[in-house]
Amino acid sequence: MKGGYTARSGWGRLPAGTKRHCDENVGEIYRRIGSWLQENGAAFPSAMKLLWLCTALFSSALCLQAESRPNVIMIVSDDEGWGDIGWNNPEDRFYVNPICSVTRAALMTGMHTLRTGVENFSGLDLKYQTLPQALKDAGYQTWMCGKWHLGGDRENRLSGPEYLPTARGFDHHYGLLGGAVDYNTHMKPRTQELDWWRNGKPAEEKGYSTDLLANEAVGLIQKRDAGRPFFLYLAFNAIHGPISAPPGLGEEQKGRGRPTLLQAMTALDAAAGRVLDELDHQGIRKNTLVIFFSDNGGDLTKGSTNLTLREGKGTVFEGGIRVPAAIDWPDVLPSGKISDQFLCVADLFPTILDATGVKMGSAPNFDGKDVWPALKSGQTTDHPVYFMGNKEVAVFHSPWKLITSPRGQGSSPMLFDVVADPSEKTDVAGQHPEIVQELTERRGPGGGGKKRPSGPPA
Ligand SMILES: [Ca+2]
Repeated sequence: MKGGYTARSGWGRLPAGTKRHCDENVGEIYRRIGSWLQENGAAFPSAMKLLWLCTALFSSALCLQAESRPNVIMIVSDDEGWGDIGWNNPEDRFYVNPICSVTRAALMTGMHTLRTGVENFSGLDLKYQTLPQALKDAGYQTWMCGKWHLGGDRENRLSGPEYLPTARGFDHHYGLLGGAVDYNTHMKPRTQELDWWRNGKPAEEKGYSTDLLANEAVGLIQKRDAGRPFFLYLAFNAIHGPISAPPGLGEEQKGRGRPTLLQAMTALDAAAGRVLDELDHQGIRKNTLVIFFSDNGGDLTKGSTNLTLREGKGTVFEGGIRVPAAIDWPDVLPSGKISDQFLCVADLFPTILDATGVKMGSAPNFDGKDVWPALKSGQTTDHPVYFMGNKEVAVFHSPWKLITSPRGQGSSPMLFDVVADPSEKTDVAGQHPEIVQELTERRGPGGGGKKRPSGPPA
């Protein structure tokens, strides 16, 4: 599919304490940080450069020893929309699901929603193998800081301790288990129950959630076993509602509109930047694959914007599922180039396995595709059709996107050429009935596609 995913050389991060307006300055900041990384790379010891050059060349072919594998950091923001940031490239195409748990389930399993059946407040069934467990089995230290939302919490149907992140492959978890939390009190907004935990035990701590999560992540990196690689899943609750600005910045506007949202997002950028700065301090920046994305489109009721995309969170229009994303691994991924590759969140599990050289004993039947070779080379690879959403389904086949209900009931399907018409202004279903039929058949009667319509593996 015509499109793109930017392999960036830097990230939108700021020195601690720096304030800026997210909409205006972030593009320039990315460019500056990218240049800075390039300059510092020149001072990297030549022996280490050689080691990691070898890693890049052979990682897809060899089963690497744990100590030589790269670290992986996955930073996920919550409800950050396409128009909320200033560094999107018009060609960037990274797709997620329209709501929180659904995207997180696809991230953890490499499978589409219609197979796992995960919705908000359900939880992730134990039958599924998870990304952190695969990396842990390969010798990784596995840490999670932030929002889980896949079970083990009272609000989930699957609420037992066996569904906690520490039972699903993470050595360590710090943060919230549910879908939303007050940034300062760490209480659930609806029930006023504490939702802040460290390894399954309540953590009564003071502080702004964004900062606390970054503090924990930095501490884990500092105290790591340097003889083994690590996987850090840093899932901020920012900028999900109820949105709060950092202490001292506009508490009187709590949860009210875009000014507060931008303050929270600036704090988010600074917190993520502190974690990445720690990689530099530890001298491990060039041995770390960093991936960033938002879990769904911006929530228009909270002050987000997805412009120029249509609608937002909760829908399978582009504003709900096409999100800001970036990937970075200095000297391995091409710097500052735009890959003409179409990606979705389910791709990340198999892609990370390839990038790290990890082989699973019994790999899941992924819906996602390993796109690591395409990202490294900058070439586009053929990609299977995607199935996004839960209430509605979006079926992609370049350049088309069909929107329909999971089992074909309800309103008439809609068809868009999302390459020529990214804002989805013109429904062309009536003009292309043969494409509507083709994509409907690809979706299959169960919604999971013809080849795998019968649900998850045992
Ligand atoms: Ca979300």
